[in-house]
Amino acid sequence: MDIAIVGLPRSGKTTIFNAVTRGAAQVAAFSSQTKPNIGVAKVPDDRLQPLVEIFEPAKITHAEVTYVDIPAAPEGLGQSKGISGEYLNQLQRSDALVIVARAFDDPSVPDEGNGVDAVRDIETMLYELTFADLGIIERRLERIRDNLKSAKTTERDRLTREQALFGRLKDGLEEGVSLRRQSLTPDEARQVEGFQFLTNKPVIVVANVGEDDIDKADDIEAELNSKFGGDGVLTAALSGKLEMELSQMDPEDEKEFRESLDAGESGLDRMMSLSYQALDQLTFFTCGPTEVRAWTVTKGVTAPQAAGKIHSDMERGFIRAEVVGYDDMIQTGSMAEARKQGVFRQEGKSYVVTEADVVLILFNV
Ligand SMILES: Nc1nc2c(ncn2[C@@H]2O[C@H](COP(=O)(O)OP(=O)(O)OP(=O)(O)O)[C@@H](O)[C@H]2O)c(=O)[nH]1
Ligand SMILES: [Mg+2]
Repeated sequence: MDIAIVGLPRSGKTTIFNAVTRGAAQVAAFSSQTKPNIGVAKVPDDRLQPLVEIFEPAKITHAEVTYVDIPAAPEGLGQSKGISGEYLNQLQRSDALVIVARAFDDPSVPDEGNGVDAVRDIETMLYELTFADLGIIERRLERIRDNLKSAKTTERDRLTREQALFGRLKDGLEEGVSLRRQSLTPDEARQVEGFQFLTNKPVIVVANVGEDDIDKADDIEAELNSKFGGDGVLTAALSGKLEMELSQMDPEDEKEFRESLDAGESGLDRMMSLSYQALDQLTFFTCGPTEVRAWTVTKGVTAPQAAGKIHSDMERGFIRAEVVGYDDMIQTGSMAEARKQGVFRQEGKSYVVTEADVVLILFNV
């Protein structure tokens, strides 16, 4: 899973990036970032430890999410305030977008000159995403018009249909309707998939509230949710600075501080569960003496597709999967016992993997 973090200058993108990746990229009161920061976050998962006790593996591997912290567009350049064309490709490649909006007051960090207003800034960023998509669509329509001039009859039909589709998407976007909210037939969805439109991606809107305002976080989150939530948009409110500081403590201290501050679930946990939700992901486990490992796949994938996540040979040469449900695995305490108690299942090619399955893939290449 690749998730890009975007937002206006000094909204706290890098601070939140550091919090979720436990990183130490430079944060600054005056915009200075010129390159994206890339970091990998291990997905915290309480279900791993009980499996580790059963299998006593040499190695434990968490699922991972890659976060890319995209610098804001240089100020005063061009029309765009939030998204620099330079990073459009990077955004297109991501599976989901996090929009960070400043909701903290801090005189030492200059704002854009018209005060702190998270809702306004989120609207600006959503508009930027729309604007980027319109650019892609307009270029495509131009191309279609050119091609139509010399197209053969068969080709002409296809191009005309595509022209109609893109024209419709453009009209929708111009009325402020994201591609997420435009109803596409499965066939149309396939046609636009390759363009990796930004307004077609799930979005997590994050208000970066001040460390003295964490008691207001729930209200802010509720407000954002009623304004922006639904249809692939999730919302959160957290204090980036506090989360970053907590993430740099050792785990025991972090836990203690978090409890004393009543800071609730960690920013990392919260972002992770939102990322999973946004991308409709589930986790399955592979377990053995060498490794206990968590894997992430899209909900609804079959056993061979899940196997392909581990290795393409496993998908190609898939024979069957041996599956034990997570609760059964913990209850029986060993594969042998799971077999004995009849909760060990042999599953074929059409088996749809479910949350927390413990899976062994048998394959032949
Ligand atoms: N008080 C307070 N300051 C914050 C918070 N989050 C970020 N800051 C400060 O705001 C400034 C900008 O933070 P960054 O994380 O660098 O923001 P950014 O969005 O990455 O900025 P650019 O990459 O320059 O666009 C830094 O001085 C941070 O310490 C917060 O929750 N509270
Ligand atoms: Mg930054």
